[in-house]
Amino acid sequence: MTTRVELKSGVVYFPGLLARVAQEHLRDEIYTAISEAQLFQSTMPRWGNPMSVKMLNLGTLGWVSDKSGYRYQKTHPVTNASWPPIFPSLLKIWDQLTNAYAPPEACLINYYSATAKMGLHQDRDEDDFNAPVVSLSLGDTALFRIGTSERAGPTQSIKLQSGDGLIFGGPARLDFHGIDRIYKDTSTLLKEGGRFNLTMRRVTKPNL
Ligand code: MD3
Ligand code: FE
Repeated sequence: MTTRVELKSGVVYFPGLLARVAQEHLRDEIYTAISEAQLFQSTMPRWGNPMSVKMLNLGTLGWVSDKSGYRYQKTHPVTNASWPPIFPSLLKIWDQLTNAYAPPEACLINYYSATAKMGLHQDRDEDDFNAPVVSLSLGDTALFRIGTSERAGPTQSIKLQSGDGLIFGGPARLDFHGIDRIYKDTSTLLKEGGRFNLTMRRVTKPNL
């Protein structure tokens, strides 16, 4: 039984989507991918200030950011290797939650230390805004904020706990959102603490 809560039109929240064992498996797969491919530090376009969140992508395309801007690319910005494949367990979750929309091309892994945050932003570097975005949280609880498609619009906040899932689609796909804070030591899943968030995305429009 999966609880499904529609937070607003286009945003569906699945508290406790992943049981503890499923979280442990996913965590171990993430650790393996990181040990083979390494997290990288993104920097903000233009000024090049480092972001507090560390990243890695899985899939045929990955999201990167540096002084020249945000984009999707086929290779790791530090090692120039192809990204590791998206785990089969993740593709299964995508199919379940999106009703098997064309498979995701990118899975962005964000790692938040206890002090990391992500400012309000829109995800608009994809060519396919019809595709939903699926998000999974692992580790310490985070305070997530979502607004509207206008930066100054009203926002609502929810706490995302380890194992929670979210799907964003349709009218919410261009909503501003961010992570205001991480609640330290609220989960025992990650030995070093902090939080992983995985977002699966479609980048290009699927060929019908
Ligand atoms: C709403 N990540 O990687 S996931 C991001 O928890 C990002 O790491 C946050 O925002 C995190 O871009 C939030 C939830 C999320 C992801 C994508 C969205 C919400 C979204 C795309 C459109 C609207
Ligand atoms: Fe985002």
